[in-house]
Amino acid sequence: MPPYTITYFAVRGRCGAMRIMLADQDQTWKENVVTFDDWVKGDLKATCVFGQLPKFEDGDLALYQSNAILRHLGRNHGAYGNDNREASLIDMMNDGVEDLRLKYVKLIYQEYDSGKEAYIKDLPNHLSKFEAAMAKNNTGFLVGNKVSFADYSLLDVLLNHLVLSPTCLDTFPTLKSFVEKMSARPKIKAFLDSDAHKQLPINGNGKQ
Ligand code: 6SG
Repeated sequence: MPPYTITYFAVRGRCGAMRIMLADQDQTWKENVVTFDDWVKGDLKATCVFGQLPKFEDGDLALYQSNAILRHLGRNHGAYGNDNREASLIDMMNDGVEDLRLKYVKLIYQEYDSGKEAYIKDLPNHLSKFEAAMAKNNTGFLVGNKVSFADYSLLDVLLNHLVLSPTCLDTFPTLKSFVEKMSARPKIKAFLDSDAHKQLPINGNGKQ
């Protein structure tokens, strides 16, 4: 029995990064898939701390909030830096990734048709910040010399943006190389190539 269970809708969504992370860290986990029909009954929602999914279980510990889950996995699997200083920088970078993820989610769920063109035009202003941070660190990771949960979250967000705008990394060589190298890590590659991953839509409304 794997110790980990993810309870979520049949999308990549807010579980994309944690699944990539679990795969790369050689973990197995159980997927508990919630359908829309089941969710709207409300029984499960009533048990969720903030009334939302994902829910993540590590044995008898139940966690909500996708970034708290990533941090938990960072602590469990040595992907939270080498010391407190690095951990704080990783938190900072992950919050930056979350800001970009929220902009993306707003586009997808609220203004896809009217806002896509302007979003893609503005995207370099956001990607350039990650490009600069990654180039400055110069190790192939956002912080320090080893992979952290923030790298997995950045990878997930960048992969989604490459679907939205396939050329968006063409002017950002460091980010482009980051995506290529991370995606080629054997366990990440196997996960990204798996049906379990490929069959899931990125988002819950069919837009991507
Ligand atoms: C949706 O927003 O999937 N959770 C979502 N939606 C249902 O009743 N800050 C936290 C975190 O980081 C955000 C949680 C997040 O963990 S994620 C949730 O619980 C609710 O609020 C995006 C996603 N969307 C798919 C979706 C959910 C409801 C409508 C569309 C899937 C399709 C239909 C039902 C379930 Fe559907």
